[in-house]
Amino acid sequence: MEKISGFKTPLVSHIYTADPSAHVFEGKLYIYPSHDLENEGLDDGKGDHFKMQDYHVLSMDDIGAPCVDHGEALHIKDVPWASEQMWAPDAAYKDGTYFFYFPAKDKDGIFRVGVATSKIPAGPFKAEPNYIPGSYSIDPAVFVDDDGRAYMYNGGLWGGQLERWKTGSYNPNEPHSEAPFTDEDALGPWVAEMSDDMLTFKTEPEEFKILDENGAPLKASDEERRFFEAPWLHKFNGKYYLSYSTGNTHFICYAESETPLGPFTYKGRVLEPVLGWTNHHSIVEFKGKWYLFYHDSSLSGGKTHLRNAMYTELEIAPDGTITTIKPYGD
Ligand code: FUB
Repeated sequence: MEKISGFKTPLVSHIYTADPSAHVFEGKLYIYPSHDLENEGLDDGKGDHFKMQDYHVLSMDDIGAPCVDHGEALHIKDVPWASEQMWAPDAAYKDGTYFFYFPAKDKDGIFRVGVATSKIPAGPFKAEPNYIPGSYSIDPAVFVDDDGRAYMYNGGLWGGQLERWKTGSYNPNEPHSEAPFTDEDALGPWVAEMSDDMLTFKTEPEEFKILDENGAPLKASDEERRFFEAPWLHKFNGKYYLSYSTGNTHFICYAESETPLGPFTYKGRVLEPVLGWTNHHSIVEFKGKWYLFYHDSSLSGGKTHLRNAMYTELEIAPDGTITTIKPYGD
């Protein structure tokens, strides 16, 4: 593959950025990352050391071009319903408006997904007064299909609280734990179709399973393949690909479907583990080539909560198979 300057190096180094969601808007690459902050918090396995409070939007005119920081696009003080922890965001465009989707804890400490709008892709974005009704957990990814229908994929285990919604309502007593590594079916992310105004859901969020090669749901014990967090949806040659992080085993994996609503069947790995605990990415086509945006913690010397977004080219075969990226070579 051609070597391009800027590949596998931090997009920017004056701030820490993570969880990069990349989109092509107005002919440029726009990147919507988390903005990591220094803090003294401990890594307690619940993500409490990720105490982000605002978002910056980045853009590049072209591959290899300098990355521009457009400054603060949204701050938690301007989000009436949110209390803390602005985690991995995404953005979408429809009918002259840019929509910025972000998870944060509400005043009761429950992760919800909010939406904010702007007339330009760089923001600043104005938050809606309330979170999206029915939303819960973390890491929204919004995919707009060729027919104009849009879908939100969302969810994250442990600190992302997905287990606490197993019964359909929030159970604060569901223990946070690294278990169960059992033979139960793994919890999947949820998907909801967006309303035409992109501000609410047309359908209730519905959990879906990722299936193995025999059509059976992946098990919770299958830690190298089961969903943990960071869902992302891309479409390639008419098929739909859900990629996601396996969390404590640190892979980005992907699964294939004939429809945006599944069923999704496990297909392989996109990215091997990176420096740092989290692995979170997006996949985007730009000028006929495909790119993986991801992060590691190299800029901070390995601090898990201080990450830097990067990108590299992705090879996708005509049948949709992705060549696994080894972030540091063989
Ligand atoms: O950035 C905070 C959290 O870390 C994200 O929401 C997760 O996906 C993980 O990358």
